[in-house]
Amino acid sequence: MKSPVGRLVILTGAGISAESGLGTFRDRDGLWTRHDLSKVATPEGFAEDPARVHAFYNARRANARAAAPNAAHLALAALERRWSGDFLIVTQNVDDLHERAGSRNVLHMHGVLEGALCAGCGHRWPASAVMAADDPCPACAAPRTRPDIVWFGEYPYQMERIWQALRAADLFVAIGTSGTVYPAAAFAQDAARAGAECLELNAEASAVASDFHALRIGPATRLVPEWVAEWRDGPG
Ligand code: BJW
Repeated sequence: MKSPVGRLVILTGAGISAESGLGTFRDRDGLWTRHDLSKVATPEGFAEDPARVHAFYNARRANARAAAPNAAHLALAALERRWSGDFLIVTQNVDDLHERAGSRNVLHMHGVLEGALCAGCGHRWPASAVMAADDPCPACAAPRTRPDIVWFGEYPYQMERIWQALRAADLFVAIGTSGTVYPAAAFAQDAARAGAECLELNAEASAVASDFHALRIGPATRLVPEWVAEWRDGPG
């Protein structure tokens, strides 16, 4: 049994929410097999056809609202409650299943489905169930509403905080991510260089599996609770 102390950074990707019924991107039946990513996940695609992009995210928001956290999200929240030390989840996911499972320290580096962003003035506000580009911004009234999502070519959120945490980490764990989208795909290399032990939990080896010290293959709802159970009960 290991003691739940030290500085832990966990990176999650679409695979952790797959068993909650939310689609991944690059698996055989993933979102990018049914949608052209250049049309729905780039600023250029949004400029060309904002209604198509809103339809894509409105549908995903509805799916996320109907989904529930699974055993993997719940196990991470339970581990955080008894962890003494720094505990940070960096998620590429735009759903809120970590928060609904009870996790407290969560950074959404690719944005959130539940957020709206004014492409004019940068004001942010909670998303309505169905958003449209001509919804007026509550701050400046411009009809330039977009989802608060980080698209290809845009700078992910909270990068300074994330790199700081990776540099300080004792342990870095990536769960359910293909390791094909940067900068997240480089986090294991960043953390390992700074001295962290790196573990990958995934349904199949990621594109950057060789950057990790260890790899466990299986579904997140089995692997994550098993890994969490290896940590002795802490004070909390
Ligand atoms: C299970 C499971 C189960 C299934 N249990 N596991 C050329 C070279 C290098 C980089 C670039 C390049 N050209 C352009 C770039 C940069 C670009 C990039 O990386 N492109 C690549 C395609 C090459 N990146 C960007 O543009 C980013 N910004 C940027 O780089 O800014 C400049 C910068 C530079 C340096 C430092 C800092 C900044 C922005 C990226 C934005 C990504 N946006 C998306 C869509 C928006 C969000 C949304 O709509 O949800 O984010 S793309 C999509 O991919 C989404 C995801 O968050 C992201 C990662 O996907 P993820 O989570 O890994 O999902 P999958 O489907 O790929 O994998 C699922 C995994 O789960 C698989 O491994 C399965 O096996 C596993 N799995 N079931 C456990 N039950």
